[in-house]
Amino acid sequence: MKRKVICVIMGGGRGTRLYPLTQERCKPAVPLAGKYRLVDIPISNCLNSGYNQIHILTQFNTASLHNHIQSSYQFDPFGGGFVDILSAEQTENGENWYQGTADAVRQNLHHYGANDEDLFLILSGDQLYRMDFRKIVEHHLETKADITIAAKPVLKSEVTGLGVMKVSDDYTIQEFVEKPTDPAVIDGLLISERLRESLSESKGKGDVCLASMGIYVFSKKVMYEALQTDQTDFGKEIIPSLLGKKKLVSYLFDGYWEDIGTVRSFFDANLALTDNVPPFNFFDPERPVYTRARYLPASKFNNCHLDHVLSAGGGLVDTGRMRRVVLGVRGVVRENCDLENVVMMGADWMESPEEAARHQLPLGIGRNCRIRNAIIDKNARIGDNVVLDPAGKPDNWQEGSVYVRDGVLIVMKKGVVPSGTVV
Ligand code: ADQ
Ligand code: ADP
Repeated sequence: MKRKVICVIMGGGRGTRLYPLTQERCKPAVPLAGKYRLVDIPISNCLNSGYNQIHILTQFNTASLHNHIQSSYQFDPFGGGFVDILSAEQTENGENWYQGTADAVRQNLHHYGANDEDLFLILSGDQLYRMDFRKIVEHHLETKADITIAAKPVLKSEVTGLGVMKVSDDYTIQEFVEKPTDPAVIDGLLISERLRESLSESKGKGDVCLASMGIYVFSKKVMYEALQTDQTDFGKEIIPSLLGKKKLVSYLFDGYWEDIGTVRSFFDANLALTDNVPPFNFFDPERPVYTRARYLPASKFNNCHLDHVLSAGGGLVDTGRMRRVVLGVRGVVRENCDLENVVMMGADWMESPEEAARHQLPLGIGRNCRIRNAIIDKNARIGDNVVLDPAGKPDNWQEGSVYVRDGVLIVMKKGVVPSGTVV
């Protein structure tokens, strides 16, 4: 029997943990690694797994997400593929804002066209990982599970903010606790010695738990049944409430997987890509990460000292020094700047001198600037002799277009930082 796998990407709630990167756009549209968007990761994983029916659930629709999806994901008419954006909408039956992950799926049930034998693959939109989803789907079918949850072995000290499950030796889920904080509860969820022996990577390490990656396979009937309740969240409500009633199975994943839903984790994951051997490989020829194909000139660097720099196309840098920098599309850095640990998202267009003259400052970074530990969002205009460094600033500190969060300084999208600013 041919089963359809309906992929649903949870595009984000209010996006507060990534604010101010989500001030003007929804989370899936946040730029990643110089030339991609967050949503390219789960979409590419789906496409590389052979699944091409993809729905993105997002709280609000933005021009940048639409532009991106429309210009990046076009399918031949015979393959039946699509990437659909389903934003919270006013309907006769509901409020217009998704109340949680399960509620978001529920409010769109009429869009999926699911048959009884179909499967739902529920994915998070803010994670960096590469997974062949065919394997978790096969596991789901082989074990005759109702729900399969992707599980990552993590040290007991790393479970903060994650759902944790206790499994039997055949990986059937016996207990599930969403974001446990009580050390006694966490101790009760440690995996057995026998399972630990079978995990090559965590052998010899400390106490290990199995964390939920927020990636679920649901059989269609079970999904519809679960959504007939008034529960709004998978991790907090639906999964724990189905324990003992349905067959819940874990699927072990031991590769690189990073939640990038906070400013700090997003910043660290971007900068980690400048490492000699990054934990996530964008260079995998077998399983590429797809994004919009742009017609950009090669980046140009004049007399620069570059140390671990990632450059997307269309960049222009004049006589400077850069250490651990992600230079996004059309990123312009003028003479004699010194950048260290900087994620610069670049610009949406290349500005002509005439256009630049109409603005207070041109797009990009001006002369003689010194910038540390910062994210420079798209289309920012930074003047000359600017010093930006988050050191010593409290969380949520803001002055004009400059914001500090999780120890990272952010120049907001379209932000203007006047010449001579010292932060
Ligand atoms: P969290 O990530 O904290 O934990 P949640 O806030 O429900 O859970 O987000 C899951 C995904 O859904 C994220 O991509 C988020 O952006 C998105 N999302 C949240 N609310 C949404 C809404 N109203 N509409 C659309 N999308 C929404 C979950 C699980 C844990 C697990 C971690 C792994 O609950 O058990 O350990 O993921 O990261
Ligand atoms: P990319 O995927 O290359 O980052 P986007 O489609 O997200 O590009 O962004 C391009 C956006 O920039 C479009 O919405 C376009 O209207 C806008 N844009 C292009 N040129 C200009 C300009 N000169 N001034 C303001 N906005 C512009």
